[in-house]
Amino acid sequence: MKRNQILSILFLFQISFLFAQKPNIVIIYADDIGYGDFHCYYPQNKLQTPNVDKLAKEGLVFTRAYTTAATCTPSRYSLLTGEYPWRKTGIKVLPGDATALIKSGSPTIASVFKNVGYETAVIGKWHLGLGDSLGPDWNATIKESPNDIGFKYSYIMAATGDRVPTVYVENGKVVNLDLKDPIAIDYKNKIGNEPIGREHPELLKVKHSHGHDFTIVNGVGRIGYMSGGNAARWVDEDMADTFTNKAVGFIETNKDKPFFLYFATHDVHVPRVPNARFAGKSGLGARGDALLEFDWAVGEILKTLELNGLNKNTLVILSSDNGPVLDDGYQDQAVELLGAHQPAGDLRGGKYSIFEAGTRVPFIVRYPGKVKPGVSNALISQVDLIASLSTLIGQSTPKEAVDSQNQLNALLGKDRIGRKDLVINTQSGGAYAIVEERWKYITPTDGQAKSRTNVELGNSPSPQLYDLKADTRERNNLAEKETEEVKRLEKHLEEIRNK
Ligand code: NG6
Ligand code: CA
Repeated sequence: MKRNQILSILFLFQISFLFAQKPNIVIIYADDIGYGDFHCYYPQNKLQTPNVDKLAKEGLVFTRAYTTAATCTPSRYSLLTGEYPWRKTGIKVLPGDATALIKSGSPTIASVFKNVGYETAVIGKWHLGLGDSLGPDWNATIKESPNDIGFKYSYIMAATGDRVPTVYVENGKVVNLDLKDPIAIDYKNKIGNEPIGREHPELLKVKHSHGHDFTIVNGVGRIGYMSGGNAARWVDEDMADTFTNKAVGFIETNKDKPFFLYFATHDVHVPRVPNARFAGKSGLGARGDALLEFDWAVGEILKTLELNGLNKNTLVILSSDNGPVLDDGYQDQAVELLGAHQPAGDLRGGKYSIFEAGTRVPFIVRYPGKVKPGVSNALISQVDLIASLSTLIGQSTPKEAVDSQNQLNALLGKDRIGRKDLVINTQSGGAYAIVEERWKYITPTDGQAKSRTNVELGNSPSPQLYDLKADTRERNNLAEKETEEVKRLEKHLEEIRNK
């Protein structure tokens, strides 16, 4: 071949690479949805989740995917940064007025995409703090927001539905802010003169069972005091619609550009106040109704991708931030009407727990034509998403993402082994666990055995070792019998922690 011919072939390659469609990414991140909550994961449960099941049928269903923690903030921190949450101090469930955990300019999964020209967005629950060292100023443009760490567009709630301020924040500004009615927030001292749940339970449409007895907004007692911002306050019943519409709008607007969407639903976190279309429909109380609402939201996203011809070029990942809980502070009949539904499937524990149900979550990957539908038992952690997705788009992983492993082949179903091990940690009692394909070792702690939410936390003053292959339910502690394994895992966990 002549030199000219070679050069023109090389040129063609370059051109086709330039014009090759970059894949879109949609991460649907549920709140407090358990390993067994979806029909596709635990068909013994009667509740139908047809949209999630459709995604599962067309995608790869992971049985061994983990969050890094059993609560929201630390799990989300890992997903976005690629770092285990316990490497830094202060990464725990945050109040609504917390300052930004991830500082301006820090690399995140979103900034990786933004840097190569993607449209990037977070829509839904944030819970990673806002504002500089002085905290967020709700009555001005908030200084540190998702827009400073890679999200070109953000439409979020600051923390959780049960924490003030009960307002949406779009690109750092409170939506419908009225400066004549400024917003003030206090987590310690009462402000304003609105009724609080502790003193006026007769005004509540959902009664609290523990906590959640401060300012009443929309008939629901919250954590924290709030005054002002009346025009900006959300209506819980419309929250899923609001977030879903924003997500659908973002996809439609950017259908001709590569995009990365982190869609973090509020469902099924408390307070569970689903829209009238779902209220009372599951027969399982508000938690089941919120599951139906979540499934509906998934359906809207899938429909939008399909209608815009984006199915084939979009990698969809669906997962949850931690395991399930029934009564998480409100009397919403999640316990009374549960019936035979098992939110964690066959796993032990739940939200807050070091047992499997705390961190082993549903995890589905759909990428038509690229990922063969089926089931994968590969061991993966959500902390791996930043390295794996960076690799997918030919980018290097940010060096700060120290715990993120490139598990792209596992995500795509080409590797059925995944990680050798992963670490999980809970705030409740501070236990750590190291998980391998077969073994799970849990460090001894003096934390409580049960949470006030009635979840077995897995804390014990003695070391615990479970054979997850033979004993998925973690019933048989082998620590005294398998002393060599305990020693090996203890040492290895120590090495990872000191890395
Ligand atoms: C707890 C809340 C609980 C929930 C949780 C955070 C009380 C009594 N309990 O402190 O309701 O908000 O924090 O959940 O206030 S998470 O999914 O965001 O981590
Ligand atoms: Ca959560």
